[in-house]
Amino acid sequence: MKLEVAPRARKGLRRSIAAIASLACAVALLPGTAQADNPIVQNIYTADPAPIVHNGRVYVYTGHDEDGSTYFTMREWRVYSSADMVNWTDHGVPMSLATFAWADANAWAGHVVPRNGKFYWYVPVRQRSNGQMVIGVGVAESPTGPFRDALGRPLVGNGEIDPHALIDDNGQAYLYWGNPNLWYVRLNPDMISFSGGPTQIPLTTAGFGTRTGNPSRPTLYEEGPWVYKRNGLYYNVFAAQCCSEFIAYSTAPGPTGPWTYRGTVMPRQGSSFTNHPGVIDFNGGSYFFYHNGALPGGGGYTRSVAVERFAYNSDGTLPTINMTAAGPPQIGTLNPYVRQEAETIAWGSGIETEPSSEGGVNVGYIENGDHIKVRGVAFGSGATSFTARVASNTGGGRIELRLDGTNGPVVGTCTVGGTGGWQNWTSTTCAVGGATGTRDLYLRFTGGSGYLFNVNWWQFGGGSAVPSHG
Ligand code: FUB
Repeated sequence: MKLEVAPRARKGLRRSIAAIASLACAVALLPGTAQADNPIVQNIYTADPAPIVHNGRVYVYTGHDEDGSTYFTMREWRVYSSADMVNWTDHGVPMSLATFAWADANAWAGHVVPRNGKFYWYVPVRQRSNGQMVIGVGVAESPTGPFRDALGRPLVGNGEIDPHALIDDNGQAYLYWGNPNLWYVRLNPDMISFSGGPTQIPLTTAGFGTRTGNPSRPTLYEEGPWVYKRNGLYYNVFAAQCCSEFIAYSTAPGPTGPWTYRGTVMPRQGSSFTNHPGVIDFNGGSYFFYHNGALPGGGGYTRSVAVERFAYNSDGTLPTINMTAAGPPQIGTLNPYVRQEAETIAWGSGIETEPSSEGGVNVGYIENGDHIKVRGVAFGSGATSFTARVASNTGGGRIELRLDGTNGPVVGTCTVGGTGGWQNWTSTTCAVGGATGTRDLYLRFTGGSGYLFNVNWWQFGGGSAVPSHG
């Protein structure tokens, strides 16, 4: 993207997403039709995915495009996690511009790396004092934060963006960033200081491909470097040649090069003029995260994070990966007989999330007809009860428990009464019958007009599944 410097119409996004969700559900009910679970977040616009694997879960850190944005208007970052690659738990906002007292705008594409029992989150932000883009670093003891400013000042800054950290096998860490150039610096083991100065990686056409028609930018490299090592080879996957961007990559024998251009990873697709790569291996599979404009109202400034599963070619090269609405297959199943957060969602329609007085996040702003899909729920021999943690400042409503689709069989209906406040929590339990085997669960919310109630978590009782995940 060309660097320049430039707001939540919550209901608009939620209502239009509800419309495509109904379509997705209708499609899902057709036998043999893939279910649409990309993008992975449906209630807000997300961008610039940065996935990591930690303790058997994938955490993906994202930016947040404000609804109705006409620029990269971004004020906070978000984090979501999953054990099965299809049901994603919303962990809210662990870091925002307010974390960095010296920054005033542009919560753009960052990267998190675990080290020393901590999590370091490198982000580009605009420095208030001079309007320059610089790199800040947040630190937390947990992958879901909260993150605090590690330094009280920028770590490094030269007007360029999109930091990414790599810790090499010998312990030496590198921070890469840049647009229009590509830089690295050697991080010290504390991850919040560096030795030597920022060094430019030569942008040669042999290293980064040939761009035509722009003498000031002769190579394809644009921004968003994602650098990692696999089988002794270093990969740099990056956003190429704005606009629109595609995703390309280069490889090198060492962390600082020399780089050789290897071609396209993801072609120009998906209604956003930027894209941003994130690559991980998890549970025997390889996954490619990216963003597009696939949600209603989506586009270059209202983007959404999505993910595909892929396999490396036998020679270590990357295949061409296309954007899909289906996303990756589910790994294992979800266990309904342990507490599940209501904000663990494969597809949410009409709902929102917000901080909960009980900790973490709850699902809120629920209205009549909204629903949540949870994929691959292992009911086993059969559930007999359902309990939900709920709150309502109005008269409440009902939670219909349906299988397979929003019009699928009802296996239970829980009544939610008023609790005297949106954060006055109580538990409600109802009987369940006919929920056996592994099925997609739909929590369908019904009631009168306006907001009905909030849900913090849920859990089925009485069954005996042996789930593989969740
Ligand atoms: O999200 C703001 C900017 O757009 C990122 O920093 C770039 O990588 C591009 O995705």
